[in-house]
Amino acid sequence: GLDVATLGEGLVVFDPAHPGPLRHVAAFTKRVAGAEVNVAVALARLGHRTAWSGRVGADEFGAQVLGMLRAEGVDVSRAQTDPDAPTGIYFKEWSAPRRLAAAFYRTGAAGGRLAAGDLDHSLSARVLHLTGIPVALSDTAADTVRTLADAAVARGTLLSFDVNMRHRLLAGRDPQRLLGPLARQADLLFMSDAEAAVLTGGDDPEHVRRFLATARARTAVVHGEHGCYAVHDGGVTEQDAFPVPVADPVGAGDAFAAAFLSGLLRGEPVARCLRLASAAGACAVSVPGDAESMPWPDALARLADRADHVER
Ligand code: KDG
Repeated sequence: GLDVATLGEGLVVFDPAHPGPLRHVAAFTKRVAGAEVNVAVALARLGHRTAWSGRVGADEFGAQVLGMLRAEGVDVSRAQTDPDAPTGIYFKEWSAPRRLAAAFYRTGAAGGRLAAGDLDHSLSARVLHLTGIPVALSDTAADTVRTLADAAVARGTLLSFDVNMRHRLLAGRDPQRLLGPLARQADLLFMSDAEAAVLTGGDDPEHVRRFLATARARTAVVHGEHGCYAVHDGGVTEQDAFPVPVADPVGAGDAFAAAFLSGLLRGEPVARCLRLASAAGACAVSVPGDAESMPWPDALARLADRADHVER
């Protein structure tokens, strides 16, 4: 059986060869993206049987997304190739100093055309990992996510939910109304400190604890630039961030969630899961790319266990 099943939008991202306005950039590196794709790649690299489902277009970019997932050992047997819509893409734009912008071309793309039945095998997995992105993408994608979440809860599959609030996709819709119910339904909740502020009214453990009192989850994990914490059975566990040079911040939250889930699947205590998650986030930001930057176990160990990092 599967350890983790997830579903979402797979994308291709174009990363400029140098900083500056995109009109002056001629060369890009083309890579694979999409929050749930990133999580699936990370979990597979960490040794878990993982499935990703979703829709890509019948085009070269869709082939790139599915090809990478297959090469990483992710089960894509239930992913769909949609003949009627293209694969979504996005462009990064780096401007000095320290500003990264993302321009998405995903309106009407295959990723948002998820429909019921697109992840029917998800429920035999130990964990179903969902995020807020498909909920904001389209009504059919949101319905699919809600149906799967309900079925997971009914069946006793552990439901993991990463809030992943994308304000541009939400386009003025109330994030509390759209994402709150799923956050309350999950067994395990991931959010950034900014998302915690929106969802729980504050980014501190006390607000999160009060939110959990109205939710099913026993555990909520909150990550920020300087560290993270888990509220678990009412107690709070903290973990400092591992300081690393940042090459590309995108994907940190996905590596974080995947490594936390990996620890949980191996029966590690929450403090250890948090340490692994924090190390994974640090690994992801120190390498360019979204899915490509997800860490392998040796990289996690170098940070989390201070394993010798000098090759001789
Ligand atoms: O979490 C990383 C994602 O944000 C990125 O890969 C692109 O899926 C994406 C999104 O919708 O922002």
